[in-house]
Amino acid sequence: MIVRSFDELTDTDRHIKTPNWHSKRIVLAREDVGFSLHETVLDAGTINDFWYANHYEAVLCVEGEGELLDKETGQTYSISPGTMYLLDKHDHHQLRPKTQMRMICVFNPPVTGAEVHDEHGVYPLLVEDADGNLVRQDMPAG
Ligand code: 9YT
Repeated sequence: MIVRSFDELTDTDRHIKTPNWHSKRIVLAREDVGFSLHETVLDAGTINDFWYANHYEAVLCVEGEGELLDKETGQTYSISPGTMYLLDKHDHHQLRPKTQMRMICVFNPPVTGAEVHDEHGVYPLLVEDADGNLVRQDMPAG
């Protein structure tokens, strides 16, 4: 069993910071359970274009309010605590927090911690080989 808190991840290698949002990955691929679990805090007034071409993601809002644009359909949704969105089709989307938003996110396959968003806003699919080396398995987006 593993027990840990988001507080103890502050400023560790599990805490990723970008200009618009920061994220703590409390479960990663290294735990070897088939998913990763993150807490992402997004700043008010930011515009965030995301696309997880190689991952499924569920996002549960636990604090704050904002708008979610499904760029595949043009539909906009209001997101507030208790609302979840599931990117079951690797959907291109845009999240626009009106206030600071705190989101709990689950990724399948799990994020390893080494991914950075590429120029398309995509995380590459990284898997660990038998020697623990990270290997890129997806086709780069183009
Ligand atoms: C809101 C959202 O999509 N968060 C994704 C997780 C975050 N980008 C991360 O931990 O890398």
